[in-house]
Amino acid sequence: MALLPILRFPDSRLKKVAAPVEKIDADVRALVADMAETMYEAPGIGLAATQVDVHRQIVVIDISESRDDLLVLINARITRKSGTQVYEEGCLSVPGIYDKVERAAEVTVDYQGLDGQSHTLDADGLLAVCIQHELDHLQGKVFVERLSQLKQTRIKTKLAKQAKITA
Ligand code: K1U
Ligand code: ZN
Repeated sequence: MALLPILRFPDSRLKKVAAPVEKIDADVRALVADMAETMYEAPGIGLAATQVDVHRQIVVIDISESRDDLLVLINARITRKSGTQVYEEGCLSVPGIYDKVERAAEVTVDYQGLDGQSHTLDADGLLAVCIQHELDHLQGKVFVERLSQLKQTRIKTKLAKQAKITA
């Protein structure tokens, strides 16, 4: 297994739209293992393939406190959304930035697991937030792009300053 470098906002590669996975083969299984290791090490509760510069529809999520309940979503589609909730989100591609985002309160997701089988999941609370955040990444959208233009400009300035300090 390997730790993968995570792209940082506003890297233009974060804007790419991910393609469906046609065959769940050994390469996909190896990528999922590397993504999970990268997410746990970061640490984070989710990671989309886009964030590690792989533009395929693959997401890993683990919102458990014990960090042993990995959810792998391949070719996921949200088929139902209801209600609204506001949650203060973070992102491994936007380190140190947290802000409130409004999203659906409940979602139903159709996806394939690592075994290639089709599944349907009903999610609410943090899991629903995380699924929507990660599926946004696969569409080339980072959570800060759901904030006002003023906030986005401030965030870009803050990240540019951080990058200078660490250079
Ligand atoms: O997609 C990502 O960059 C991962 C992101 C997922 C996420 C967090 C919060 C709301 C929506 C989506 C993160 O994991 S940021 C780090 C984080 O939230 C966290 C890290 C360790 C423990 C608990 C939370
Ligand atoms: Zn993110």
